[in-house]
Formats: sequence, C-alpha cells, structure tokens
Amino acid sequence: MTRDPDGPPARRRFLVQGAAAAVGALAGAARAEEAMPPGTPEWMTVPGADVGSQTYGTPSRFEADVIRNVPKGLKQYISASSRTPLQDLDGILTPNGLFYERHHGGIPDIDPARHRLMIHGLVETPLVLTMDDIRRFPSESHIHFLECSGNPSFEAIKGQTASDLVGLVSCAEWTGVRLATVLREAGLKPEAKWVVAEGADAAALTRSIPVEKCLDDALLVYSQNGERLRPQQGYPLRVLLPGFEGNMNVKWLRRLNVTAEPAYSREETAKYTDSMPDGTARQFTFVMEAKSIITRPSGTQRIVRGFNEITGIAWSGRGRIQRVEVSVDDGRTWADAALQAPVLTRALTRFRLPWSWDGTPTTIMSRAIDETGYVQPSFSDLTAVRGLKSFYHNNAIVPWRVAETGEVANGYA
Ligand SMILES: Nc1nc2c(c(=O)[nH]1)N[C@H]1C(S)=C(S)[C@@H](COP(=O)(O)O)O[C@H]1N2
Ligand SMILES: [Mo]
Repeated sequence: MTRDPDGPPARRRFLVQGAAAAVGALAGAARAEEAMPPGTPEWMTVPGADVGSQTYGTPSRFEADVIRNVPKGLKQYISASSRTPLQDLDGILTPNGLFYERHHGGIPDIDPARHRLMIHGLVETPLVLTMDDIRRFPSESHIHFLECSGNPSFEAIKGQTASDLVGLVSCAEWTGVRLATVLREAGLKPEAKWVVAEGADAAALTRSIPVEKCLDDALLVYSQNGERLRPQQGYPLRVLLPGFEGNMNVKWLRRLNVTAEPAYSREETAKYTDSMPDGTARQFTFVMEAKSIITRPSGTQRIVRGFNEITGIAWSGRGRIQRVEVSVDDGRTWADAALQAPVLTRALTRFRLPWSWDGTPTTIMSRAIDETGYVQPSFSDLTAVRGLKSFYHNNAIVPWRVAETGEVANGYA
C-alpha cells in the first residue's frame, strides 16, 4: 500500500476505542452535553463579537496558559530570559508573542526614526544609514531557527516540560537585507576579516562575526513572521546569522565595525566559551549542532493506552535535517520518523511517528541526523568528549519517561 508522506496512513482507524471513552468523559459535564450535537451551545444563540473588537488579535481566552516560560530562579533584567512553550506549539513557526527572549541589559525602547546603523572600519566608504535607507535595499525572507547556546546548560537538564529543558529555541520567517549587500555598498578593504556588531541596548552587546558568514547568508532583519520585529527581538534592526549561536545574532543593531581581528569582547571571552576536560577553553564555537526533542508526548503531559502520535522538532546549524530516529524502548531500537515538509536549511523541522502504547512503562527519545551525517549524541557520549565543566552547546538527546499511569516526565531527573 502506498502512503502519502504528508498524509495519514490510508484506511486506518486511530481512535475508535478512544472516541467512546471521550463521549463517556463528557457525559459527566452537563454543559458539555448541551454543546454536543444535536444540542445548541450558547455561543450559537447570539451574534458573536464585532469585527474590530480587537484591532490587534490575541489568542482565545481558553489558551491563556500558552505563554512564555520565565525561569523563577534567574534574577530577571540583569540576565533575563524567557522560553518558548514548545510542548504547546504545532508546525515549525513560533508566533512572535511566544518567541524566546534573552537580554543582557533589558529591552530598549528605540524610536526607529532616530535609530542609525553605522558601518565603519576597514571599508572604502563609511556609512550611516537610517531605517528608511536600509529598507530601500533589496530584501529577502527566509525561515530559520534561533537558539541560545545555553539551551540547556550542562548543569541544567532539569525541569519538567520541553520548554524548561530546551525552550531557548524558536523559529521564524525573517525579512531583511543581506548583510553582504550593505557591506558591498560600503566596500570592504582587502584586510577585512571580521565584522564587529554592536547593539544599542544598555549591555551594548558586542560580537565579532567572520567576514565569510557576513558575505554568505547573514541578514540585517527588520521583520519577523511578516510584521516588524518586536522590541524583545531587536526592534528596529537585528543581525540574523542562520545556524550560529543565538548570542551572535545582535539585537538593536547600531554599529558594524569592519576589522582584521576579532574584538575579544566579554561575550567571546568570559562568556560563550566552552571549558574542555584538558583545562583549555574552546572559543568561537559558532555553529549550533544538530538537535531534536519530542514535544508531544513530553514532560507533564499524560497519555492514554492505544494510539499516540509522537511529534517533535529537529534542527541543525549545519543545514537540513536528513533523518530523525525515534526510540520507544529506552534506546534499544530506533525507527525513522516522517519529516513533515518543508524541510528547510537551518530551520526547525517537524517530525512525526505513529505509536501505539501498550501501557508498559518505557522511555521515549529522538535523535537528529543532519545532511552532513552528524548524529545528535546522547548525554554520556557528549560528556565523554566535552567533560562536565562546559556550560554552553549541549545538544544531547532528551529522554522522556512514560510511567504506568501514562504520566510523562524528564528522563534525566
Ligand atoms: N544587543 C543584544 N543582542 C543580543 C542579546 C542582548 O542581550 N543584547 N542577547 C543575545 C542572546 S544571548 C541570544 S540567545 C539572542 C536571543 O534573541 P531573542 O531574544 O530574539 O530570542 O539574542 C542575542 N542578541
Ligand atoms: Mo543566548
């Protein structure tokens, strides 16, 4: 029997037993029974809200729990972050209001009319551009993930939900101007090797970007998922370096200094370096390696016996996801999950695997393989190479334990 990779397996029934159980559960709630056909729910008896009752739309009030996850232990403002609720999202795009945030000096309130981008250093013609100038260049839109390299740190594969574990990753369609276009306008001198980007926040966050990346797929972004960047994501202008660690994607961009050497800023010396077992520190680890996580079922969710679709996200800073393997027996055997189109380079890729749970306690997990052949490691394989002194760049497999009750929990905890 042929199977459409994007469609359901033909002639299969999934919830026949489950559906009967659902009706039984509803019968307890009289109000639910009224709403069930052929009854008439109250929302059918009066006209609905006016158009324009919300000039900027928000989700249903019944979805009020689907919000960014703000870690309680972190002193917010000084070193603030919030995480995307991965377990509540479908598809590959993150809604702008749920995109993860990471700020080192708060969120500046920038007037785009007064914002300027200066390009100077090893260029033929230094430039100062307004936002209008930037938007006059030819633009492009691309879908890419963005991930903090501390997602999670080596010490914190703790937490309950998928969001607690790896919620510092999101994916959007970004629109902007190729950084190469603007650098060519200024004219790079032959000695130009690095471009030092500086943000207009109180942290003046500064990162050095190799010129090869600047002339490749780097973007100066002003829009995200069709609308202007949110202040949290760098309004009115940010750097987007597809596949590179989140920290280098400088928000609130005000300056590009073209240099022969890196800046060796705080973010590339004291922070965002990886302590290795031999006592040295690995510096300038730009690319985020392949990674995946099952988002449903995942920590704090509860499954029932019978059919459950396993789904999750995979991504790689080196290119496209080639394969995602899923184990439902604690890593003993692995099956290929279906990859949902589109499978884009350096973007989240959604995977799905049909699964029938027989009620036996088990551990489920996924591992991503990218187009370079790189395989996402287990935590023990990763620490065999990296030791336990590292903080950043943990792309280990995430196991979820399924208890006899159907409750799903962090397999590391
Ligand atoms: N100017 C500036 N840019 C910044 C930061 C910052 O604090 N200031 N944080 C960096 C870090 S550590 C990450 S992971 C990403 C987060 O981007 P987001 O908040 O849009 O998700 O932005 C990076 N760019
Ligand atoms: Mo980050």
